Amino acid sequence: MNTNGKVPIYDLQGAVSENRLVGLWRLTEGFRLRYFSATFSIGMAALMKSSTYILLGLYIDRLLAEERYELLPFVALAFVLIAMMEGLFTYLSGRLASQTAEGIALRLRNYLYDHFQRLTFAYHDITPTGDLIQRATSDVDAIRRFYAEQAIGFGRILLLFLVNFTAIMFLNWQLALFSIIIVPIITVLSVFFFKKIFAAYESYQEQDAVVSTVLQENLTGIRVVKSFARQNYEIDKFEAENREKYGRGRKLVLIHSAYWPLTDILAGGQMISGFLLAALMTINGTITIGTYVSYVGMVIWIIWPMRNLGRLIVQMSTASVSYGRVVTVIEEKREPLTAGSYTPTGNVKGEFRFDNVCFEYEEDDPVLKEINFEVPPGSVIALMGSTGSGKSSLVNLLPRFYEYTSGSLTLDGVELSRYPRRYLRSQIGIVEQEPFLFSRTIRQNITYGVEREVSDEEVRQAAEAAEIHEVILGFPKGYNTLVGERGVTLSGGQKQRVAIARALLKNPRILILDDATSSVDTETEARIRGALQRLMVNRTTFLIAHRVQTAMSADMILVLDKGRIVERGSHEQLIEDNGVYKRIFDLQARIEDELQEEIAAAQSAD
Ligand code: DUT
Ligand code: MG
Repeated sequence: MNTNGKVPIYDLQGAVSENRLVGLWRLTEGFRLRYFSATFSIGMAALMKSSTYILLGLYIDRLLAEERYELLPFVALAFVLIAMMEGLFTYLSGRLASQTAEGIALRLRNYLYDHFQRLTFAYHDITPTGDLIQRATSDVDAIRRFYAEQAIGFGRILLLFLVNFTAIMFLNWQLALFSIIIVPIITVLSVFFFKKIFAAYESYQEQDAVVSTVLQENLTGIRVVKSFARQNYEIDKFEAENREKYGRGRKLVLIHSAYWPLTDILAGGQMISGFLLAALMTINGTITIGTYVSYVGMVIWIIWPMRNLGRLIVQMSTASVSYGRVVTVIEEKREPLTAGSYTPTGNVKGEFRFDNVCFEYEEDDPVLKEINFEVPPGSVIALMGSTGSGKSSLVNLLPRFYEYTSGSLTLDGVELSRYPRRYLRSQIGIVEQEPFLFSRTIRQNITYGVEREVSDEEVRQAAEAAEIHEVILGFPKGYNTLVGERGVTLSGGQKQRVAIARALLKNPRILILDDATSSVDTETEARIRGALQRLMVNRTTFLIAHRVQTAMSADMILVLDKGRIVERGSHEQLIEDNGVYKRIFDLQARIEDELQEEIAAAQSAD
């Protein structure tokens, strides 16, 4: 259940069922009265239609044959009234049906969107975005169509059939029974095709999701595609997947196109043989001409529903495929945000203790091994190490993005796994390695992490500390400039600084800077470092860095290698130890020196 947003999210966990038809029925909860009213209206409209034919029969047999012309105005009025009623009921049913279908779809989409936000990091890591988009759009739409066009038709089919069949039974029961010979044939045929189409549509939707994913990934990575001039490769790849979708779609249509005419031929044969039989009976004098006319009018309305019942059964297959695809996601475990056996009060102090912490993304492939260290509250820990050594993985344990697999990790003396995730995340500010900005204004991006109203002054202070204020003022609309497609495009370093401002505004007790200044030039970095140094006071800070310059003032520096801490200590200690850190330090110092010399040489040459 949604607890934060303004719109209450209707809990659809209860709509999950092993049996897909039962599940589709459960989805209608809350709309059933409307659904039945729609069905009832459709039935009434059908009843009106039949009465037109009954009236027509009476008109011929009584009025015309018995020459009672004084009744003509009444009959005419009755025709008009019936037509009006039919129109009214048709309108009502359409209205109620669309309310039902759109309502169910709206609720389902809202639920899925809410659900996506609550799935685990691990789930999102392995699930293509395009696939989730497909399920929340195309599959929900197939379900919507089912309610709007098909399920609602079921009531119409049933009522039309019952009303007209009963009416024909009264006219002549032999004719009535003769007219429904095809029912068992159509039923068997429909069940057979249901299975065929189910399989074909399922494979079609799967491929459709693949195509969406390829498209979405391509657009997200369009820069990479262009810079490596891999357009042709990407186009070929898309063409192959798209062709596969075409093939599967064609197969689906072929099955449909075998089924449609088959039922049409059956229904047509049934109708013509009925007409013939009734004509013979009229000639024999078994039935009157009026009865014949009524029968011919009404028999269409029992054959039409029978044929459509078949189609309904077949089309139900697409809805149940989509239902299955949506439910698979609904059944995915959520990341509990508020659950936790420990109820913290106030803010944390920020004291961490790692005790033999191990972590793996996939079983038997450890990424962090026996991590041991202590972090006094308010201190700055720098993490260094080659790429892939596990720095990001280590800090991602702190907000419980992932769960450590063994060992003990405590915050203020309490095991981290006992904290509610939402609380932890409210205490931690993160500048991710690859910060993501929304296509909203700069101001909205900076204030993203705080739910309260924020004054312009506060936003400015955060931006100043992140050394981005001046840059923002240079944009056409300042803080109200849109980021992304419809606004300005920020450079990597600018993005990082906006992300730093976003984390700072949150004013968290714990700050994680994952290589936060990697895209910033040395000079700006030094200035940000100065600002951060002031802000790090009284906050426990994890600082992932590649530059010794960034790390050297930390209280403790940890050097990681292949998931293990290989060196630890202050800058001075590590220099003295003469290990990996010292080597990095020397290397970077030498590069700096060479740069300085080159610049000096270039300047003196001028
Ligand atoms: N890894 C995964 N799944 C993930 C993220 C990482 O299997 O979702 C692996 C890749 C790598 C190891 O974990 O072998 C450590 O990755 P991490 O991102 O922690 O490395 P890093 O130290 O942050 O590297 P970099 O400096 O490149 O950011
Ligand atoms: Mg990393």
